[in-house]
Amino acid sequence: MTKADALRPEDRANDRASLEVLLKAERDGVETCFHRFQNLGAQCRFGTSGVCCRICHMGPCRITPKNPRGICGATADTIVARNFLREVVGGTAAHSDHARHLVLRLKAVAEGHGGDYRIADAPALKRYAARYGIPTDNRPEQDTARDLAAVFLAEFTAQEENLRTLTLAPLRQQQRWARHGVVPQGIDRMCVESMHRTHMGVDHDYRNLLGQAFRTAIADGWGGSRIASMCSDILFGTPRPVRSQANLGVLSGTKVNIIVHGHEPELSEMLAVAAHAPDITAYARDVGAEGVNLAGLCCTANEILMRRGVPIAGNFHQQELAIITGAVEMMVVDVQCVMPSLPEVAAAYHTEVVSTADIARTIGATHVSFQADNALESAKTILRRAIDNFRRRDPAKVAIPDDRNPLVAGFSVEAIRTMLGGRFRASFRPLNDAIIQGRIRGIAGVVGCNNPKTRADAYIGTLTRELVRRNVLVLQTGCAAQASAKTGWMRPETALEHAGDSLREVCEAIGIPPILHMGSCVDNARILEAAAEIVREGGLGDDIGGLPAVGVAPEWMSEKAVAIGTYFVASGVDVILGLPFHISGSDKVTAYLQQEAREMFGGAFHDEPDPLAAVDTILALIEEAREKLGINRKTERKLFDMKDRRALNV
Ligand code: SF4
Ligand code: MSK
Repeated sequence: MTKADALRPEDRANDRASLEVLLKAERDGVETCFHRFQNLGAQCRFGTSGVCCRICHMGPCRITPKNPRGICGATADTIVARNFLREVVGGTAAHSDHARHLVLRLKAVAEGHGGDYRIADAPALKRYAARYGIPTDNRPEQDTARDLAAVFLAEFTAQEENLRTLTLAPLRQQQRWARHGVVPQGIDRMCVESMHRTHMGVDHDYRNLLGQAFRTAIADGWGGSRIASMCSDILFGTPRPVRSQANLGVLSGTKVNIIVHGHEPELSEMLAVAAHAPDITAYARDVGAEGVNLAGLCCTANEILMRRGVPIAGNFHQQELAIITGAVEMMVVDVQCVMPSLPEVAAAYHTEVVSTADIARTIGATHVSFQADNALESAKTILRRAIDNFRRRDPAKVAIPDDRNPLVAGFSVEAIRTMLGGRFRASFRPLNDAIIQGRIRGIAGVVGCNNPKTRADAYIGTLTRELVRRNVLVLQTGCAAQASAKTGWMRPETALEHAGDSLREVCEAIGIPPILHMGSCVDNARILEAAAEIVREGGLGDDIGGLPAVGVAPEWMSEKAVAIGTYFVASGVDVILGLPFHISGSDKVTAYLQQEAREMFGGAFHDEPDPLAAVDTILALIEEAREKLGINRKTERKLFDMKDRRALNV
C-alpha cells in the first residue's frame, strides 16, 4: 500500500457504506482493489488498445506505427479481432459451464439420485419442456425432466445441428443469423472452434473472426445462459416479486454473518435452507450468537435474493469491504468475480474464506469441496464452521455501516407477465400498448459490474434515475441491479416518485415498478426473453432489432460482459459501453463493431463515458426505433359511423 494517502474514498465509491468502510480500510492498513488500481499507475496502452499479441512464443508482439506487424506478419486488425474473440469465448465458457452444472443436476434429479435437490417448480418444467416439443401430459415429471435434461446436454455437444434453443428467438432474428452465417452449433464446439481459430496461423481475417465472436456469443445468450435460467427455475423455483434489503448494513452485530459470493445457486440455495434449520440455530445460540445471518455478494446473491429474499451485502467492488467491516465470520465463494485477494484481506480479521468449487481454488482459502449429492449436510458443515468462528470475532474491529435500503426483486418474465395481465389473463399486452401509445418511450437493459476505473455505482445511478425520469422502463441484472437496490431505487415507491409522469401512470395502472430486478448475469437471457415476448405479443414489429430498446453496460469489467454485450448486439439491440472495449488499436475492428454490426444485426456498440450523454444517446436510439415502427405518429380517435362499419368486411 504505497499510495494510500492519495486515495480519496469519495472518488472510488458512491454509497455511504462503501465510503465508511474505505476509510476503515485506511485505518486498519488493509489494501483493496482501489489501492492496487492506484498503485498500478498508467495501464499498458498496448493492452488497452488490444494490439498486444502473446498467442505464440515467437512473441509477445506489440503493434506500433513503426512496427505495424507481429513477427508472423499479423496486423493490428487480426490481433485486435483475435483478442476480442477470445474475450467472448471466456465469457461464453463461464456462463455455459455454470449452465452445464445445473443441467447435470437436473439430470441427476430426473434419474432419482439428485440428493437433496427436487423439482421445485413443476409448472416451469412443463412450460420449458413444451418449448422443445417434449410431451408433458399424463407422464411422470421425472420422465419429462430426463428428456429435457437430454435436450439441454445435447446443446453443449451438438457438432452439426444448430442450437435448438435458438428457436425461442423471433423468426426474423433466426433468419438474420442464418443470412450472416453466425448460427451456432453446440456451445462446446463454439468455444473449441474459436480457440482453434485464434491459434497462431489459423484465422487472420478480422471480419471472419468477429463473425465467430457473434456466433459464439449467440451460443451464450440464446444457449448457455438461457439454459442456466431455465434449469434454475425448475430446480429452485421461478422468481416472483420478493422483498429484501441491500448494502453492507444488512450485516448483523449479533448474529453469525455468512456471505455467499460468486455465481452458482446450487450451494447457496442449500445454505439458505440450512441457515434456518433448528439444529443450526441452536448451534449458533451455543456460541452466544442470536442466530445465523446469510447475505450475498455479486450474482450468487442475486440468485438467492430472487427466490428467497436473502439480503444483498453488496456488489462487486464491496467484496473486500464486506470483510473489512470485521463482522463476517465466513465468506463462501464458488465461481467467477471472486478476487484472489480475499484471503489476504481476511487475514486482518477473523473471517474465514471458504472455496467450495473444485475448479476454483484460491491460495489462503480453506477448501471445502461441495458435495452436491449430500448437499444439505455439506451446507450444514460449512455453517457450523462459520458459527465456530463467531467466537473469534473481535468487537474492537467491528464497524458495520448503518446503511441498507429496502427493495423488491424477483421479476422473471413469468412474474412480469402475471403482473401485467393478472393470473387468468397473463399477457404482455398492457406493456406493448403503453409503448405504442408512447407513455413508456422504450426499454433499457442496464447490466454489468463495477470497475475501479470509475467511481463505483455512480454511472449506474445517474443513468438509471435519468432514464426513469424520461419515461424509459429499466430492466436490471447483476451488480448494476444491486447498485440501484443499495440506493433505495428498487423500492417501487421511490422509483415511482421520481419517474416521469407517463411512466409513473402506466406503472401504477399495470402494477409494476419502473426498475425491474431480473436476476444474475446469466439472467440477462431473461431480458432477451422479455424482448422476444414483446415481439410475440404484437404491434411492435417482428424483430427484437426493431424494438425501442437499448442495452447499457455502464461499469463493466468481465469477459462475461463482453459476451453479453455481443449477444445483445447480435440480437439487434444497441449497446452503450461506459468503458470502452480494448479495440482502439484497429480502426477496422472498431468500425465493424460500432457501425457495420448495425447493418448486419440491427444493433451496434457505442462508447459513452458520460451517463447523461448516454441517456441522450439512448433516447435518440429509442425515438429512431419508434419512428421506424411508425408509433410516433399521432393517430386521431375516429368514431365509426354505419358506413364505416359496413366497409370493415369482417
Ligand atoms: Fe507475434 Fe504472430 Fe505470435 Fe502473435 S501469433 S505473438 S503476432 S508472432
Ligand atoms: S457478478 S460479471 S461483477 S455483474 Fe455477475 Fe457483477 Fe459483473 Fe460479476
